[in-house]
Amino acid sequence: MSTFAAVDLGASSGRVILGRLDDGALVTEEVARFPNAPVAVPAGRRTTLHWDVLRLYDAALAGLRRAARTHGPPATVGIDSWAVDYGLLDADDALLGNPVHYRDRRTAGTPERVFAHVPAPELYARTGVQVQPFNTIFQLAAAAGTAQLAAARRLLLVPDLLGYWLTGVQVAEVTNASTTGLLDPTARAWAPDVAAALRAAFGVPVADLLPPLVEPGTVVGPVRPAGLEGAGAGLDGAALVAVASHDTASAVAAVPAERPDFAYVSCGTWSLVGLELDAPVLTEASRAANFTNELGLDGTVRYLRNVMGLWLLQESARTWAEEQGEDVDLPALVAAAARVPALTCVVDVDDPVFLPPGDMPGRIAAAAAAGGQRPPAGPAETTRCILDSLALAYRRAVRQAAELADREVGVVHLVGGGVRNTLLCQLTADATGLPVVAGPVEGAALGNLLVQARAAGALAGGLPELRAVVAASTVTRRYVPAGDAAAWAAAERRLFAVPA
Ligand code: LFR
Repeated sequence: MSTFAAVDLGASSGRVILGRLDDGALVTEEVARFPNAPVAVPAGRRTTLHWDVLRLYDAALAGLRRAARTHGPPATVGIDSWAVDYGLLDADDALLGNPVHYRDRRTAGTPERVFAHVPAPELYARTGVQVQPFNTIFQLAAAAGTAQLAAARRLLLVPDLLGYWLTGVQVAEVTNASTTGLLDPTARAWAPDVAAALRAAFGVPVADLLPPLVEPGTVVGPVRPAGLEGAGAGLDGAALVAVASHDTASAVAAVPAERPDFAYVSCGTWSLVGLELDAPVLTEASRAANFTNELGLDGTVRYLRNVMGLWLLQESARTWAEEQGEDVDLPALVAAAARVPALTCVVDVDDPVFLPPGDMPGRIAAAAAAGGQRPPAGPAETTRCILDSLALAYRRAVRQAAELADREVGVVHLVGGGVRNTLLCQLTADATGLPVVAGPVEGAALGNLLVQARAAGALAGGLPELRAVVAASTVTRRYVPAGDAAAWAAAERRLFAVPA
Protein backbone atom coordinates (compact mmCIF):
# COMPACT_ATOMS: atom_id res chain seq x y z
CA MET A 1 0.00 0.00 0.00
CA SER A 2 1.57 3.32 -1.10
CA THR A 3 2.12 6.12 1.36
CA PHE A 4 2.31 9.78 0.40
CA ALA A 5 4.11 12.47 2.40
CA ALA A 6 2.87 16.04 2.67
CA VAL A 7 5.20 18.80 3.85
CA ASP A 8 2.84 21.61 4.88
CA LEU A 9 4.51 24.83 6.00
CA GLY A 10 2.42 27.43 7.81
CA ALA A 11 3.38 30.84 9.12
CA SER A 12 3.90 29.56 12.67
CA SER A 13 4.63 25.85 12.25
CA GLY A 14 5.49 23.18 9.71
CA ARG A 15 4.28 19.60 9.54
CA VAL A 16 5.08 16.37 7.78
CA ILE A 17 1.92 14.31 7.39
CA LEU A 18 1.77 10.84 5.92
CA GLY A 19 -1.31 9.60 4.14
CA ARG A 20 -2.52 6.38 2.62
CA LEU A 21 -5.80 5.41 1.03
CA ASP A 22 -7.95 2.90 2.79
CA ASP A 23 -11.35 1.98 1.42
CA GLY A 24 -11.99 5.36 -0.22
CA ALA A 25 -10.74 7.40 2.73
CA LEU A 26 -7.43 9.07 3.40
CA VAL A 27 -5.82 7.85 6.63
CA THR A 28 -3.28 10.37 7.89
CA GLU A 29 -0.58 10.45 10.52
CA GLU A 30 1.40 13.49 11.62
CA VAL A 31 5.01 12.35 11.76
CA ALA A 32 6.71 15.68 12.48
CA ARG A 33 5.76 19.16 13.63
CA PHE A 34 8.27 21.95 14.01
CA PRO A 35 8.11 25.66 14.79
CA ASN A 36 8.48 28.31 12.12
CA ALA A 37 9.55 31.53 13.82
CA PRO A 38 10.65 34.61 11.89
CA VAL A 39 14.07 36.07 12.66
CA ALA A 40 14.81 39.81 12.61
CA VAL A 41 18.38 40.95 11.92
CA PRO A 42 19.94 44.27 10.99
CA ALA A 43 20.65 44.98 7.35
CA GLY A 44 22.44 48.28 7.15
CA ARG A 45 20.29 50.93 8.80
CA ARG A 46 17.13 48.89 8.87
CA THR A 47 15.95 45.63 10.37
CA THR A 48 14.81 42.84 8.10
CA LEU A 49 12.39 40.09 9.07
CA HIS A 50 13.38 36.73 7.56
CA TRP A 51 12.16 33.17 7.32
CA ASP A 52 14.72 30.64 8.55
CA VAL A 53 14.41 28.59 5.38
CA LEU A 54 17.43 26.33 5.94
CA ARG A 55 16.01 25.30 9.32
CA LEU A 56 12.63 24.62 7.65
CA TYR A 57 14.23 22.49 4.95
CA ASP A 58 16.26 20.59 7.51
CA ALA A 59 13.21 19.94 9.72
CA ALA A 60 11.10 18.85 6.75
CA LEU A 61 13.82 16.52 5.50
CA ALA A 62 14.34 15.08 9.00
CA GLY A 63 10.58 14.45 9.19
CA LEU A 64 10.55 12.72 5.80
CA ARG A 65 13.51 10.54 6.76
CA ARG A 66 11.97 9.61 10.10
CA ALA A 67 8.73 8.70 8.30
CA ALA A 68 10.69 6.56 5.85
CA ARG A 69 12.43 4.72 8.69
CA THR A 70 9.16 3.77 10.37
CA HIS A 71 6.85 3.35 7.35
CA GLY A 72 9.25 2.76 4.44
CA PRO A 73 9.97 5.38 1.77
CA PRO A 74 6.84 7.22 0.63
CA ALA A 75 5.89 6.81 -3.03
CA THR A 76 5.69 10.56 -3.40
CA VAL A 77 6.37 13.78 -1.53
CA GLY A 78 4.52 17.10 -1.97
CA ILE A 79 5.28 20.52 -0.49
CA ASP A 80 2.93 23.43 0.17
CA SER A 81 3.44 26.68 2.05
CA TRP A 82 2.26 30.25 2.37
CA ALA A 83 2.52 32.30 -0.82
CA VAL A 84 4.42 35.24 -2.34
CA ASP A 85 7.81 34.79 -0.62
CA TYR A 86 10.85 33.55 -2.48
CA GLY A 87 14.53 32.72 -2.36
CA LEU A 88 16.95 34.08 -4.94
CA LEU A 89 19.71 31.91 -6.40
CA ASP A 90 22.95 33.18 -7.90
CA ALA A 91 24.62 32.02 -11.14
CA ASP A 92 25.90 28.93 -9.28
CA ASP A 93 22.39 28.10 -8.03
CA ALA A 94 23.38 29.02 -4.48
CA LEU A 95 20.84 30.69 -2.21
CA LEU A 96 21.42 34.44 -1.87
CA GLY A 97 20.40 35.04 1.72
CA ASN A 98 17.37 34.04 3.71
CA PRO A 99 14.00 34.81 2.14
CA VAL A 100 12.39 37.96 3.49
CA HIS A 101 9.14 37.55 5.45
CA TYR A 102 6.04 39.04 3.86
CA ARG A 103 5.38 40.93 7.09
CA ASP A 104 8.65 42.83 6.71
CA ARG A 105 8.04 46.55 6.36
CA ARG A 106 10.24 47.09 3.30
CA THR A 107 7.23 47.11 0.95
CA ALA A 108 5.32 49.89 2.72
CA GLY A 109 4.45 52.42 0.01
CA THR A 110 5.82 50.25 -2.81
CA PRO A 111 2.47 49.47 -4.50
CA GLU A 112 1.98 53.19 -5.10
CA ARG A 113 5.48 53.46 -6.61
CA VAL A 114 4.68 50.58 -8.98
CA PHE A 115 1.30 52.06 -9.93
CA ALA A 116 3.09 55.25 -11.01
CA HIS A 117 4.54 53.13 -13.86
CA VAL A 118 1.85 50.49 -14.31
CA PRO A 119 -1.55 51.90 -13.34
CA ALA A 120 -3.41 49.74 -10.83
CA PRO A 121 -6.40 49.12 -13.15
CA GLU A 122 -4.08 47.88 -15.92
CA LEU A 123 -2.19 45.62 -13.57
CA TYR A 124 -5.43 44.16 -12.22
CA ALA A 125 -6.86 43.59 -15.69
CA ARG A 126 -3.73 41.55 -16.55
CA THR A 127 -3.04 39.68 -13.30
CA GLY A 128 -6.27 39.81 -11.29
CA VAL A 129 -4.37 39.97 -8.00
CA GLN A 130 -5.53 41.93 -4.96
CA VAL A 131 -3.22 44.68 -3.76
CA GLN A 132 -1.28 43.46 -0.76
CA PRO A 133 2.02 45.26 -0.11
CA PHE A 134 3.75 41.89 0.09
CA ASN A 135 2.83 40.57 -3.38
CA THR A 136 6.02 39.29 -5.02
CA ILE A 137 5.88 42.00 -7.67
CA PHE A 138 6.04 44.65 -4.94
CA GLN A 139 8.77 42.83 -3.02
CA LEU A 140 10.88 42.80 -6.20
CA ALA A 141 10.26 46.50 -6.80
CA ALA A 142 11.22 47.22 -3.17
CA ALA A 143 14.43 45.20 -3.61
CA ALA A 144 15.41 46.96 -6.86
CA GLY A 145 18.96 48.24 -6.74
CA THR A 146 20.13 45.88 -4.00
CA ALA A 147 23.36 43.93 -4.46
CA GLN A 148 21.44 40.75 -3.79
CA LEU A 149 18.96 41.27 -6.61
CA ALA A 150 21.81 42.26 -8.96
CA ALA A 151 23.45 38.89 -8.32
CA ALA A 152 20.23 36.91 -8.68
CA ARG A 153 19.68 34.59 -11.64
CA ARG A 154 16.68 32.60 -10.40
CA LEU A 155 13.66 33.22 -8.20
CA LEU A 156 12.01 30.25 -6.50
CA LEU A 157 8.90 30.52 -4.33
CA VAL A 158 9.30 28.77 -0.97
CA PRO A 159 7.83 25.32 -1.84
CA ASP A 160 9.70 25.34 -5.17
CA LEU A 161 12.93 26.26 -3.37
CA LEU A 162 12.62 23.30 -1.01
CA GLY A 163 11.63 21.16 -3.98
CA TYR A 164 14.78 22.25 -5.80
CA TRP A 165 16.91 21.24 -2.84
CA LEU A 166 15.19 17.84 -2.73
CA THR A 167 15.43 17.11 -6.46
CA GLY A 168 17.79 19.51 -8.22
CA VAL A 169 14.90 20.59 -10.49
CA GLN A 170 13.76 24.24 -10.68
CA VAL A 171 10.11 24.90 -11.48
CA ALA A 172 7.33 27.28 -10.48
CA GLU A 173 4.09 25.58 -9.51
CA VAL A 174 1.22 27.59 -10.92
CA THR A 175 -1.18 27.97 -7.94
CA ASN A 176 1.51 29.64 -5.88
CA ALA A 177 2.90 31.53 -8.86
CA SER A 178 -0.56 33.06 -9.29
CA THR A 179 -0.06 35.07 -6.08
CA THR A 180 3.05 36.84 -7.38
CA GLY A 181 1.28 39.48 -9.45
CA LEU A 182 3.41 38.37 -12.41
CA LEU A 183 1.03 35.83 -13.91
CA ASP A 184 -1.87 35.96 -16.34
CA PRO A 185 -4.66 33.98 -14.65
CA THR A 186 -6.59 33.41 -17.87
CA ALA A 187 -3.63 31.88 -19.73
CA ARG A 188 -2.21 30.32 -16.53
CA ALA A 189 1.17 31.58 -17.82
CA TRP A 190 3.66 34.27 -16.80
CA ALA A 191 2.66 37.71 -18.09
CA PRO A 192 5.70 38.83 -20.14
CA ASP A 193 4.38 42.39 -20.50
CA VAL A 194 4.17 42.80 -16.70
CA ALA A 195 7.73 41.49 -16.34
CA ALA A 196 8.87 43.89 -19.06
CA ALA A 197 7.16 46.83 -17.36
CA LEU A 198 8.90 46.02 -14.09
CA ARG A 199 12.22 45.83 -15.86
CA ALA A 200 11.66 49.15 -17.61
CA ALA A 201 10.58 50.92 -14.41
CA PHE A 202 12.85 49.38 -11.79
CA GLY A 203 15.60 47.58 -13.72
CA VAL A 204 14.60 44.19 -12.32
CA PRO A 205 15.11 41.47 -14.98
CA VAL A 206 12.04 39.55 -13.85
CA ALA A 207 11.58 37.42 -16.96
CA ASP A 208 15.09 35.98 -16.59
CA LEU A 209 14.47 35.06 -12.95
CA LEU A 210 11.25 33.08 -13.39
CA PRO A 211 11.45 29.31 -13.91
CA PRO A 212 9.08 27.31 -16.12
CA LEU A 213 5.57 26.85 -14.76
CA VAL A 214 4.05 23.47 -13.96
CA GLU A 215 0.48 22.55 -13.06
CA PRO A 216 -0.24 20.62 -9.85
CA GLY A 217 0.10 16.88 -10.38
CA THR A 218 3.34 17.19 -12.35
CA VAL A 219 6.06 14.77 -11.28
CA VAL A 220 9.08 17.02 -10.69
CA GLY A 221 11.71 14.32 -10.22
CA PRO A 222 13.20 11.74 -7.88
CA VAL A 223 13.91 12.87 -4.33
CA ARG A 224 17.69 12.96 -3.97
CA PRO A 225 18.59 15.37 -1.19
CA ALA A 226 22.01 16.93 -1.64
CA GLY A 227 24.72 15.73 0.70
CA LEU A 228 22.98 12.45 1.46
CA GLU A 229 23.80 10.54 -1.72
CA GLY A 230 26.52 8.47 -0.09
CA ALA A 231 24.72 7.69 3.12
CA GLY A 232 21.41 7.42 1.31
CA ALA A 233 18.54 9.51 2.57
CA GLY A 234 16.32 6.49 3.11
CA LEU A 235 13.94 8.03 0.59
CA ASP A 236 14.87 5.82 -2.36
CA GLY A 237 12.14 5.57 -4.96
CA ALA A 238 10.25 8.62 -3.70
CA ALA A 239 9.30 11.21 -6.33
CA LEU A 240 8.51 14.85 -5.72
CA VAL A 241 5.08 15.79 -7.06
CA ALA A 242 4.22 19.45 -7.59
CA VAL A 243 1.00 19.68 -5.58
CA ALA A 244 -1.21 22.76 -5.34
CA SER A 245 1.76 24.29 -3.56
CA HIS A 246 0.02 27.40 -2.30
CA ASP A 247 -1.39 26.20 1.03
CA THR A 248 -4.68 27.96 0.35
CA ALA A 249 -5.01 26.18 -3.01
CA SER A 250 -4.50 22.82 -1.31
CA ALA A 251 -6.97 23.77 1.43
CA VAL A 252 -9.63 24.79 -1.09
CA ALA A 253 -9.11 21.55 -3.01
CA ALA A 254 -9.86 19.74 0.27
CA VAL A 255 -13.15 21.53 0.98
CA PRO A 256 -15.59 18.62 1.36
CA ALA A 257 -18.28 20.37 -0.66
CA GLU A 258 -21.16 18.28 -1.89
CA ARG A 259 -22.90 21.03 -3.85
CA PRO A 260 -21.56 23.66 -6.23
CA ASP A 261 -22.96 26.73 -4.45
CA PHE A 262 -20.41 26.85 -1.67
CA ALA A 263 -18.21 29.59 -0.31
CA TYR A 264 -15.15 28.80 1.76
CA VAL A 265 -13.21 30.29 4.63
CA SER A 266 -9.73 28.80 4.83
CA CYS A 267 -8.96 29.89 8.35
CA GLY A 268 -5.52 29.86 9.91
CA THR A 269 -3.10 32.72 10.43
CA TRP A 270 -4.98 34.25 7.49
CA SER A 271 -8.61 33.76 6.57
CA LEU A 272 -9.08 33.37 2.84
CA VAL A 273 -12.71 33.92 1.99
CA GLY A 274 -14.28 33.37 -1.38
CA LEU A 275 -15.58 31.15 -4.15
CA GLU A 276 -14.26 28.61 -6.62
CA LEU A 277 -14.81 29.75 -10.20
CA ASP A 278 -14.06 28.53 -13.73
CA ALA A 279 -12.67 31.86 -14.91
CA PRO A 280 -11.22 35.00 -13.33
CA VAL A 281 -13.30 38.09 -12.58
CA LEU A 282 -11.19 41.02 -13.79
CA THR A 283 -13.75 43.81 -13.59
CA GLU A 284 -13.14 47.24 -12.16
CA ALA A 285 -15.71 46.54 -9.41
CA SER A 286 -13.76 43.44 -8.43
CA ARG A 287 -10.55 45.46 -8.26
CA ALA A 288 -12.23 48.13 -6.15
CA ALA A 289 -13.33 45.43 -3.69
CA ASN A 290 -9.75 44.06 -3.68
CA PHE A 291 -10.69 40.50 -4.63
CA THR A 292 -7.96 38.28 -5.98
CA ASN A 293 -8.02 35.65 -8.72
CA GLU A 294 -5.58 33.03 -7.55
CA LEU A 295 -5.34 29.76 -9.40
CA GLY A 296 -6.64 26.48 -8.07
CA LEU A 297 -6.43 22.82 -8.90
CA ASP A 298 -7.68 21.49 -12.25
CA GLY A 299 -8.12 24.79 -14.04
CA THR A 300 -10.11 26.50 -11.29
CA VAL A 301 -9.82 30.05 -10.01
CA ARG A 302 -9.85 30.87 -6.30
CA TYR A 303 -11.76 34.10 -6.22
CA LEU A 304 -11.17 35.38 -2.71
CA ARG A 305 -10.16 38.11 -0.36
CA ASN A 306 -7.49 37.92 2.32
CA VAL A 307 -9.02 38.60 5.73
CA MET A 308 -6.44 39.25 8.45
CA GLY A 309 -7.37 35.98 10.21
CA LEU A 310 -6.35 34.41 13.50
CA TRP A 311 -3.11 36.40 13.31
CA LEU A 312 -4.96 39.04 15.35
CA LEU A 313 -5.56 36.54 18.14
CA GLN A 314 -2.16 34.81 17.85
CA GLU A 315 -0.32 38.11 18.04
CA SER A 316 -2.55 39.34 20.89
CA ALA A 317 -1.86 36.10 22.78
CA ARG A 318 1.86 36.65 22.26
CA THR A 319 1.60 40.14 23.75
CA TRP A 320 -0.40 38.91 26.76
CA ALA A 321 2.02 36.03 27.31
CA GLU A 322 4.93 38.49 27.39
CA GLU A 323 3.07 40.69 29.87
CA GLN A 324 2.10 37.88 32.22
CA GLY A 325 5.24 35.78 31.77
CA GLU A 326 3.37 32.58 30.83
CA ASP A 327 1.49 31.15 27.86
CA VAL A 328 -2.12 32.15 27.32
CA ASP A 329 -4.78 29.45 27.75
CA LEU A 330 -6.55 30.09 24.43
CA PRO A 331 -9.53 27.73 24.92
CA ALA A 332 -10.25 29.39 28.31
CA LEU A 333 -9.97 32.80 26.69
CA VAL A 334 -12.39 31.89 23.90
CA ALA A 335 -14.81 30.49 26.51
CA ALA A 336 -14.62 33.82 28.38
CA ALA A 337 -15.11 35.70 25.10
CA ALA A 338 -18.29 33.68 24.47
CA ARG A 339 -19.80 35.28 27.60
CA VAL A 340 -19.12 38.84 26.34
CA PRO A 341 -22.20 40.22 24.51
CA ALA A 342 -22.01 40.07 20.69
CA LEU A 343 -20.98 43.04 18.56
CA THR A 344 -20.14 45.36 21.45
CA CYS A 345 -17.10 46.52 19.54
CA VAL A 346 -15.95 45.70 15.98
CA VAL A 347 -12.96 46.86 13.97
CA ASP A 348 -11.97 46.57 10.31
CA VAL A 349 -9.59 43.61 10.64
CA ASP A 350 -8.12 44.34 7.21
CA ASP A 351 -6.70 47.69 8.20
CA PRO A 352 -3.01 47.45 7.18
CA VAL A 353 -2.10 48.71 10.63
CA PHE A 354 -2.64 45.12 11.88
CA LEU A 355 -0.23 43.52 9.40
CA PRO A 356 3.17 43.76 11.12
CA PRO A 357 4.10 42.00 14.36
CA GLY A 358 3.85 43.99 17.60
CA ASP A 359 1.39 45.08 20.27
CA MET A 360 -1.90 43.86 18.79
CA PRO A 361 -4.29 44.57 21.71
CA GLY A 362 -3.01 48.17 21.72
CA ARG A 363 -3.61 48.56 17.99
CA ILE A 364 -7.11 47.07 18.29
CA ALA A 365 -8.00 49.41 21.15
CA ALA A 366 -6.70 52.39 19.17
CA ALA A 367 -8.73 51.39 16.10
CA ALA A 368 -11.88 51.00 18.22
CA ALA A 369 -11.36 54.39 19.84
CA ALA A 370 -10.68 56.03 16.47
CA GLY A 371 -14.04 54.65 15.29
CA GLY A 372 -15.81 56.22 18.29
CA GLN A 373 -16.29 52.95 20.19
CA ARG A 374 -15.38 52.07 23.76
CA PRO A 375 -12.16 50.05 23.34
CA PRO A 376 -12.29 46.46 24.57
CA ALA A 377 -10.88 46.16 28.09
CA GLY A 378 -8.76 43.11 28.77
CA PRO A 379 -8.19 39.79 26.97
CA ALA A 380 -11.77 38.43 27.01
CA GLU A 381 -13.31 41.56 25.50
CA THR A 382 -10.46 41.92 23.01
CA THR A 383 -10.86 38.28 21.94
CA ARG A 384 -14.59 38.82 21.48
CA CYS A 385 -13.90 41.93 19.43
CA ILE A 386 -11.48 39.97 17.22
CA LEU A 387 -13.88 37.07 16.63
CA ASP A 388 -16.92 39.28 15.99
CA SER A 389 -14.84 41.43 13.65
CA LEU A 390 -13.54 38.39 11.75
CA ALA A 391 -17.06 36.97 11.35
CA LEU A 392 -18.25 40.35 10.12
CA ALA A 393 -15.41 40.46 7.58
CA TYR A 394 -16.39 36.93 6.41
CA ARG A 395 -19.97 38.09 5.95
CA ARG A 396 -18.83 41.01 3.87
CA ALA A 397 -16.41 38.96 1.75
CA VAL A 398 -18.90 36.15 1.06
CA ARG A 399 -21.62 38.58 0.05
CA GLN A 400 -19.34 40.69 -2.11
CA ALA A 401 -17.78 37.65 -3.83
CA ALA A 402 -21.23 36.29 -4.65
CA GLU A 403 -22.32 39.62 -6.05
CA LEU A 404 -19.16 40.30 -8.06
CA ALA A 405 -19.07 36.79 -9.52
CA ASP A 406 -22.85 36.67 -9.95
CA ARG A 407 -23.23 33.48 -7.92
CA GLU A 408 -25.62 32.17 -5.29
CA VAL A 409 -24.12 30.85 -2.08
CA GLY A 410 -26.00 28.25 -0.03
CA VAL A 411 -23.35 27.03 2.42
CA VAL A 412 -20.03 28.17 3.87
CA HIS A 413 -17.26 25.61 4.37
CA LEU A 414 -14.73 26.49 7.03
CA VAL A 415 -11.43 24.59 6.87
CA GLY A 416 -8.09 24.91 8.67
CA GLY A 417 -7.06 25.53 12.26
CA GLY A 418 -9.96 27.93 12.82
CA VAL A 419 -12.31 24.91 12.79
CA ARG A 420 -11.19 24.29 16.40
CA ASN A 421 -12.56 27.69 17.43
CA THR A 422 -16.21 26.71 17.81
CA LEU A 423 -17.22 30.25 18.80
CA LEU A 424 -15.77 31.59 15.53
CA CYS A 425 -17.59 28.86 13.57
CA GLN A 426 -20.92 29.78 15.18
CA LEU A 427 -20.32 33.50 14.68
CA THR A 428 -19.55 32.82 11.01
CA ALA A 429 -22.95 31.16 10.64
CA ASP A 430 -24.65 33.99 12.55
CA ALA A 431 -22.89 36.72 10.58
CA THR A 432 -23.35 35.22 7.10
CA GLY A 433 -26.86 33.91 7.79
CA LEU A 434 -25.75 30.66 6.13
CA PRO A 435 -25.10 27.16 7.42
CA VAL A 436 -21.42 26.56 8.14
CA VAL A 437 -19.79 23.15 7.67
CA ALA A 438 -16.54 23.09 9.67
CA GLY A 439 -13.69 20.71 8.85
CA PRO A 440 -11.15 19.40 8.07
CA VAL A 441 -8.59 21.09 10.32
CA GLU A 442 -5.63 19.94 8.23
CA GLY A 443 -7.18 21.01 4.92
CA ALA A 444 -3.93 22.03 3.24
CA ALA A 445 -2.20 18.73 4.10
CA LEU A 446 -5.19 16.72 2.83
CA GLY A 447 -5.31 18.65 -0.44
CA ASN A 448 -1.56 18.13 -0.80
CA LEU A 449 -1.91 14.36 -0.24
CA LEU A 450 -4.86 13.98 -2.64
CA VAL A 451 -2.95 15.50 -5.55
CA GLN A 452 -0.05 13.15 -4.85
CA ALA A 453 -2.36 10.14 -4.66
CA ARG A 454 -3.90 11.06 -8.00
CA ALA A 455 -0.51 11.67 -9.62
CA ALA A 456 0.62 8.27 -8.35
CA GLY A 457 -2.43 6.64 -9.95
CA ALA A 458 -4.01 5.63 -6.64
CA LEU A 459 -7.02 7.92 -7.22
CA ALA A 460 -8.90 8.98 -10.32
CA GLY A 461 -11.29 11.79 -11.13
CA GLY A 462 -11.58 15.51 -10.71
CA LEU A 463 -12.29 17.82 -7.80
CA PRO A 464 -15.68 16.22 -6.96
CA GLU A 465 -14.04 12.81 -6.60
CA LEU A 466 -11.18 14.21 -4.51
CA ARG A 467 -13.67 16.06 -2.32
CA ALA A 468 -15.66 12.87 -1.80
CA VAL A 469 -12.48 11.31 -0.40
CA VAL A 470 -12.12 14.26 2.02
CA ALA A 471 -15.76 13.87 3.07
CA ALA A 472 -15.17 10.17 3.73
CA SER A 473 -12.03 10.97 5.76
CA THR A 474 -13.26 13.83 7.95
CA VAL A 475 -15.80 14.40 10.70
CA THR A 476 -17.35 17.77 9.95
CA ARG A 477 -19.60 19.81 12.22
CA ARG A 478 -22.55 21.85 11.05
CA TYR A 479 -23.49 25.23 12.56
CA VAL A 480 -26.82 26.87 11.80
CA PRO A 481 -27.31 30.63 11.95
CA ALA A 482 -28.61 31.95 15.26
CA GLY A 483 -28.44 35.29 17.01
CA ASP A 484 -29.63 38.64 15.80
CA ALA A 485 -29.33 38.78 11.99
CA ALA A 486 -30.32 42.47 11.89
CA ALA A 487 -27.50 43.35 14.29
CA TRP A 488 -24.90 41.87 11.91
CA ALA A 489 -26.35 43.77 8.97
CA ALA A 490 -26.31 46.98 11.00
CA ALA A 491 -22.72 46.39 12.12
CA GLU A 492 -21.65 45.86 8.51
CA ARG A 493 -23.36 49.09 7.46
CA ARG A 494 -21.73 50.99 10.30
CA LEU A 495 -18.21 49.70 9.87
CA PHE A 496 -17.99 49.65 6.09
CA ALA A 497 -20.36 52.52 5.34
CA VAL A 498 -22.53 50.19 3.25
CA PRO A 499 -25.73 51.85 2.04
CA ALA A 500 -28.89 50.41 3.64
C1 LFR B 1 -2.14 31.62 3.91
C2 LFR B 1 -1.43 32.40 2.81
C3 LFR B 1 -2.36 33.31 2.06
C4 LFR B 1 -1.39 34.32 1.54
C5 LFR B 1 -0.56 34.54 2.77
C6 LFR B 1 0.77 35.16 2.58
O1 LFR B 1 -1.25 30.81 4.59
O2 LFR B 1 -0.80 31.52 1.92
O3 LFR B 1 -3.12 32.68 1.05
O4 LFR B 1 -1.96 35.49 1.05
O5 LFR B 1 -0.46 33.26 3.37
O6 LFR B 1 1.57 34.36 1.78
